[in-house]
Amino acid sequence: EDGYELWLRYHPLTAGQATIYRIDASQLVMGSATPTQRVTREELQRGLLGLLGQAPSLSDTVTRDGAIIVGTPASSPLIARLRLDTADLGHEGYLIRHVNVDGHAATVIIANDDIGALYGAFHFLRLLQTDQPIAHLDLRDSPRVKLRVLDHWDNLDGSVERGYAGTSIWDWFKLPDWLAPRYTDYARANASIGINGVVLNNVNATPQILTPVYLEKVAALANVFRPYGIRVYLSARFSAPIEIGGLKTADPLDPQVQQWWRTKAGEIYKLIPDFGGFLVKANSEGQPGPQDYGRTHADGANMLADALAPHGGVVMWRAFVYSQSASADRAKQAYDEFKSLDGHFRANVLLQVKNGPIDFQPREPFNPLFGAMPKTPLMMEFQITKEYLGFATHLVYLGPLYEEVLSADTMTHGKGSTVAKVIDGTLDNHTLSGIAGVANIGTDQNWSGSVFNQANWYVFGRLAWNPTQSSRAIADDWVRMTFTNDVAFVKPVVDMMMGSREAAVDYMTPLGLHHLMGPGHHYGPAPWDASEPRADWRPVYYHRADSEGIGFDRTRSGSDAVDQYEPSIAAQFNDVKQTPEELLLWFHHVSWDYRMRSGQTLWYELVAHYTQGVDHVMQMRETWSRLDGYIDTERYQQTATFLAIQEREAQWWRDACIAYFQSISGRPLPPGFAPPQHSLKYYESLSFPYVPGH
Ligand code: BDP
Repeated sequence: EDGYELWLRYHPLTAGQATIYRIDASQLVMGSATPTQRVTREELQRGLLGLLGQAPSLSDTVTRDGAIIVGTPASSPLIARLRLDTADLGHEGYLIRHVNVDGHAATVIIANDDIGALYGAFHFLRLLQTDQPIAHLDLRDSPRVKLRVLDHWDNLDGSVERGYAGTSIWDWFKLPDWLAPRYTDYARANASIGINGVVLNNVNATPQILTPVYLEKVAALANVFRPYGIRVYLSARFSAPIEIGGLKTADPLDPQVQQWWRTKAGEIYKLIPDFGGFLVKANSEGQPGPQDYGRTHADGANMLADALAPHGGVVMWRAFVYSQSASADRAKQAYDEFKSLDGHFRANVLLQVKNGPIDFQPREPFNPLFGAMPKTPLMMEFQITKEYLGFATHLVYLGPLYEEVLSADTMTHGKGSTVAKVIDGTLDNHTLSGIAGVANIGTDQNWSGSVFNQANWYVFGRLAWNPTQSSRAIADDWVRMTFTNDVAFVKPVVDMMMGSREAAVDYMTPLGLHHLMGPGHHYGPAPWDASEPRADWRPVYYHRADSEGIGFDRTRSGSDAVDQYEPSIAAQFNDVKQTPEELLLWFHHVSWDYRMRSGQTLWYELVAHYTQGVDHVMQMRETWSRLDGYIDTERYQQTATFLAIQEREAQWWRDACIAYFQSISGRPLPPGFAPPQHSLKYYESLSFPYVPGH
């Protein structure tokens, strides 16, 4: 098995389980009038055939026990007759229920719209895939977040920024004529976890994507995705009116520029009537934007929003901005830039905010913008591709990272004002809400560079649907669907996944350290590095280690980033004693001899955490080595090999960081810890010409 089937791996269940399920899956009663109904029917047939060894017979009416009835009250008189309450299901929700129809036991999967029924069908299949009882179902579900989007950082030349899974799956050369089957499988996978939007191209956008020849290709993809409830969005380059429109300016207040975007929007919607809208990275890392013309981010976003509004599109405007100035604390800049713009955006603008204030680090505090802009729908941006978490080969399950951020309490309306409630719109009563994940998908046969990276795509989608779910429960589903229901396998693997993120934090950037990765490519450790042209791209800027101590002082006596949080949280982060130790060096510069809660010094704890991270990876390897035989050799072997790489690289991270920090701290290695395997000079001399770059 090569992993291509993802979690939609409908392999035969055990004979005993299949026999039980067949009783409740004997007949399929559903329409096929619309494309979505047809793909729903195909998925159920394919899934049930695979899992149970026999597809249910198709029928227009219920003629036997064990029928599955799927549809909407509008499309099926049979369903309408059942008069089940669908009022709270909205457009995408569904209910699955055991009922009696004309004297026969049946299961209904009902929604208000076709797409809800498709989501319900995937949920029903998941129950079988994960060994759940289906005889007396009574459940209803609907998404809490409206826009659940994958952001592809795919370039038109086929490369993928921060992609570690091959090249782009969009084959622009063969589009629009050739629609690779992979596009359909991609749409199935996304729909199965509730993803309903995809941004096809990199936020560092080229304007060509907006030219007619590309728009036709985009429209072809949109046609493939539409039955699966997925809308297409594009990253728009702010200066496109100059580059492909022949205008002299891209000033958002210039009437010609405004007209250009209105015309462009009209052209797009003619080809793609359900086009989602634009994602924009402006005035960030060299990208053009409204500030080039002395205008604000709101001016820029609103101009695009006005062009899209007549067609129902939205603008997802990114808050990932920071300027060149070395004196400023990069962590403060998004807030400083955007907070005062709250209330100035059009109704169809969402502000897309990265989970933390820097950049997708193994651990960051939540971004202080969450909770700080009550009048603006804030969209979460997570990274699924592991730019800072070991690329393709490290086994790092991101569920706990996402969960930690979503459950963080902003306190802005008192206790319980979680980031999840900011994102789903309930905290400040927004109807528009969204969450985005930077995709980890490429042309690799297994889609994501490793089998375990598929879990990060999966957990992103599930949490986007309902950000209050537990990442452990989702990991459990994923392991069962991807591998096996055998608990002797499921339990240790879920445990392994759940501990993997903390292990990565430990062997890379423990205790609140951040951005110690190699310059540019972000592969491996380089805490010594000061070679980048910008101060805020250099590891030394972030850890600030000197002979006295280590850490970035963001308290009131330092950069005062703490005061961007709600006062009670600010007070906590401002106080070294109250700051959670996992964020200590994010907010404080402390002495190497600072006493930690354990009674040990900071220096000791730093070395201990680095060591613990490596030990954890060794344990993961050990766990995996005992699981040979539970799954196919191909996926087993790949994971075993990748874990060996991870162990080697965790050791490298630990040793390089300890060697470097020891050279600064001048402290002896605490007793009981092994010294680094090589000298600091050795680690500094390494180079990686083969590493995927930007
Ligand atoms: C950083 C990446 C860079 C992206 C940028 C962004 O290093 O490649 O372009 O973020 O999100 O994480 O715009």
